[in-house]
Amino acid sequence: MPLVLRQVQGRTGIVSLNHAAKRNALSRDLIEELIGALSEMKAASVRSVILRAEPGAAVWSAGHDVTELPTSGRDPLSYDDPLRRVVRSIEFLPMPVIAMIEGTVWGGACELAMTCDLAVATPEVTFAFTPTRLGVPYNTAGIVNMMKSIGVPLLKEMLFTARPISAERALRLGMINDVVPRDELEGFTRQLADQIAETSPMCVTLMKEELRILSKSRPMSAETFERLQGQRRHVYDSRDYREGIQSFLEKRRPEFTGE
Ligand code: YXS
Repeated sequence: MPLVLRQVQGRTGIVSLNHAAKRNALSRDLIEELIGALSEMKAASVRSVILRAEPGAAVWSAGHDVTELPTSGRDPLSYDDPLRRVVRSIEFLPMPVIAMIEGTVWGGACELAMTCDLAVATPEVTFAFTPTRLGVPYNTAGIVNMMKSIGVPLLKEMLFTARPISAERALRLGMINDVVPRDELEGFTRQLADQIAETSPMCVTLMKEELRILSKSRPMSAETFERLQGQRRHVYDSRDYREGIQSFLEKRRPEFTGE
């Protein structure tokens, strides 16, 4: 059974996460299929791509597959890891990707949704960005990526509490584009895609790339970058990091000690 479904409808690509049994957890296999589907949409020269879960999903995506997070002193989110690769696939896709969201969004799936160029959600949607719940030292590029859509006060609240925020609050704070009732979500999103299809694709591609570059430009010295990487290593080498993952796998609350 494919973990990702894809189809082209007119000038719009539809890419669907299709692993409900694992709540569309972003496993290596699912991400490889997702990257493949996105490149197929590029080859088909669609004007936009809608990224969705299965219709009626209770969970859009449960985030990184926790069983694939390393516990042996390796960076869990280094440059070539699957989550980082699919984020770049979306960022460098020449056409806009619209996240059509129903169900809850967790962890790295929040970054997946925020990396999309537009996001439309139902009122029931919540976003829980959860590195601190698992003790994961989120990577610096990922934090910069989240800052593109989320103001620092809200991003700090999401990170420091790991608590879900509502679609209504996400809309009010400019994190997503629209909130529409579940029975209108598909029609609304298709209409948005059709509107994009009416504009100049060359201009859209150019401006998507301009905005990618300009929204990520953050001055940081090499020494500062290396200091952050050293601090991240201190975290992923820690007892707390292993405890976070173990507690998830054992379905219990983590006991963090700061060691
Ligand atoms: O027991 P089986 O084999 O049926 O599998 C269960 C879950 O283990 C599995 N599953 C996952 N497997 C790996 N990684 C995951 N993130 C994950 N989430 C779920 O899917 C099967 C059904 O899960 P279950 O029974 O819990 O479903 P539910 O409907 O009762 O609850 C749905 C959720 C999403 C509320 C629940 O599954 C959940 O809380 N999942 C974890 C959400 C989360 O904490 N995600 C963050 C992952 S770490 C991450 O994304 C980044 C590294 S970071 O931490 O930095 O943000």
